[in-house]
Amino acid sequence: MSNAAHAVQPTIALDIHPVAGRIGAEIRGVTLSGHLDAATVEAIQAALIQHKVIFFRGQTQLDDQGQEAFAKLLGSPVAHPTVPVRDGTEYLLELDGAEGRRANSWHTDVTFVDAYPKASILRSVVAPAAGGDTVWANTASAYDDLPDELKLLADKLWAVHSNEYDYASARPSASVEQLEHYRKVFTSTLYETEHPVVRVHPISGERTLLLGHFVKRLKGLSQHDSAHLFAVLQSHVTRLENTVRWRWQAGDVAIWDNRATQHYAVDDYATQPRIVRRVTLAGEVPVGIDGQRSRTIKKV
Ligand SMILES: O=C(O)CCC(=O)C(=O)O
Ligand SMILES: [Fe+2]
Repeated sequence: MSNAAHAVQPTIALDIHPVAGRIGAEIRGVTLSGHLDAATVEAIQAALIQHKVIFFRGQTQLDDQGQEAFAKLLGSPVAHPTVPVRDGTEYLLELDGAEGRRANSWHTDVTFVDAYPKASILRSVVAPAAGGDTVWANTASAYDDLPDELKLLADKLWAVHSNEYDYASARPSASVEQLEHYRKVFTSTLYETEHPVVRVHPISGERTLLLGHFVKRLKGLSQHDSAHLFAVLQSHVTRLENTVRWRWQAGDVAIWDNRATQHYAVDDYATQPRIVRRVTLAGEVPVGIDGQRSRTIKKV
């Protein structure tokens, strides 16, 4: 990337194969573990900033502890603020399709807090024979592609993000009981956070659109105007040209830059089993293009 403000130049070259034109790359020849050498870790970090989501096939050597140990090489893992971690782990969040944990709604992880995670590391434990792909969108190319008129508008906007959002529309296939249970757990603490709609990436310097399903409203606008304007900007994020889609096999690991992407887990696998486990890494408080920082305005 041309405007890599704080990017580190890696000293070794990984075997990198871009998957889509604007986002996503598979890295071959690396066996992930808590014992990777520093040069490889640095090269993985650089690839993550450049490609925004990176994929490693066949990492069947990783168990929960191995995934957590590897995560610690990339940053400081943090547990989800409201959902309990998986038994026997420090930070792991399990998403089991059979329990209705199907994230088929566009989002960036945990944006209802100010310093939301900088990255997520997701491991496929059980993959459907067909279906259950995950799609990521590049929120930097989305901003870049906006016509100047919409850039000017987005540049000035702030959004209120909350974990009290529209669960039913975000999880159309979940049962009433599953929705109720999930809502209770997920909103055991209620957060509201104001973020700039345009966030400057702290490493690459790129401008990114910070939206997704935790957005409750745009600041200063009515619910009606918020919904329309949100839809206009969000539709630029999810244009197919900005996306990459991954066909999972058990043992695959995907790592995304949560500061420059949104993602969506496609719910087309009916009753086939699907289990993924995630570790997120602590992030920094976002900064808008005028230097203003995000702020959590409610935590009850
Ligand atoms: O199930 C997936 O593929 C992704 C789920 C998700 O949104 C996440 O792990 O953050
Ligand atoms: Fe997610």
